[in-house]
Amino acid sequence: MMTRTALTRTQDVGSFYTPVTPTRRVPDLIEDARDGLLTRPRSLPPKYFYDDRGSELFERICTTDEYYPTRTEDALLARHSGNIIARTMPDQIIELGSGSSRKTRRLFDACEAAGHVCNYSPFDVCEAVLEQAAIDLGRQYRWLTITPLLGDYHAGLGNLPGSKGTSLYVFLGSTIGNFEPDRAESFMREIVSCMASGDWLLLGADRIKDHAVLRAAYNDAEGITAEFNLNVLRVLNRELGANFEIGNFDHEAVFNEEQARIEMYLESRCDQDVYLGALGRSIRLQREERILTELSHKFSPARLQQLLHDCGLEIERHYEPANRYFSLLLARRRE
Ligand code: AVJ
Repeated sequence: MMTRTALTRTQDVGSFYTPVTPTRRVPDLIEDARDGLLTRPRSLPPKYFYDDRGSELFERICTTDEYYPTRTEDALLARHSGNIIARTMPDQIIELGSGSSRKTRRLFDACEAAGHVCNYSPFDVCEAVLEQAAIDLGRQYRWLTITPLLGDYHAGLGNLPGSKGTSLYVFLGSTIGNFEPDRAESFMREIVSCMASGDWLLLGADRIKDHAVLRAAYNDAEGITAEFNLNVLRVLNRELGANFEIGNFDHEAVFNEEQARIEMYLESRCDQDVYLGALGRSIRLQREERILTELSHKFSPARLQQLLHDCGLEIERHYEPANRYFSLLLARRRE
């Protein structure tokens, strides 16, 4: 039995959350570093940004003037949550990569306004963030049954606990843009395979727009995005016993028009050797050589429609602001 308040511990697992085990092996940092750093072009998966400091920096990025996605999506949710809840009337809301769950509150506010009661399963890989979110939400929404799920949502979708009634899956923040296009599609298909017919998906996706606006969002004047990007080197120093000299790297974020994506890099400021302790090897980086740290794809409405259609979904509503900076798509699994 799941408990009604976040702080009451469940007997079976002895903790506030339900662990979700991956259905496939998830490579660890050592493997990812071996795959990404030992050969050219060099790259790292973006998930290593998010240690405690990185998560904090990401929260700060979201409040910069230049980084419009968070506030645009939040405004869309504030505006349309009533409509979304009225259409979906979910028995549970399952959020992939829930983080602080801040924007999701818009949906709970709408539930409250409609007198609709539901269960909420925030699914996140970071235990501390998950616990804090559960505590805060439990206090604010006493009626909300919270079932936190801890694990890697990329690999854990096949092991979600069973649920009754209608589910609304929520995947916000344009995190879908982090995937290469074919991976985005296979991930979406995995979400759809969790869905029963009649279940819903609410997807947030960033749009293609004026390039200067896009570039500025990843090059904020305060340099917080640069700090966020460089932070991954601290993670490597700590977790991999590496000796990256942070000051020897520059943050680079460019818009690749052909691929419709922001590419974020760490660029070496000089010829340098870096020792990767856990790999027992050094790598030589040339001046101006780059390590790709993140892809952030931007979408056209046509591309989003195609993606959802190809994954077996039917779009119910497409919410966008007047400036068309961001899309919120409400879709249902096709019969
Ligand atoms: C959370 C992955 C959607 O790609 O815009 C923000 C992360 N990186 N600034 C994005 C991010 C640099 C963000 N996502």
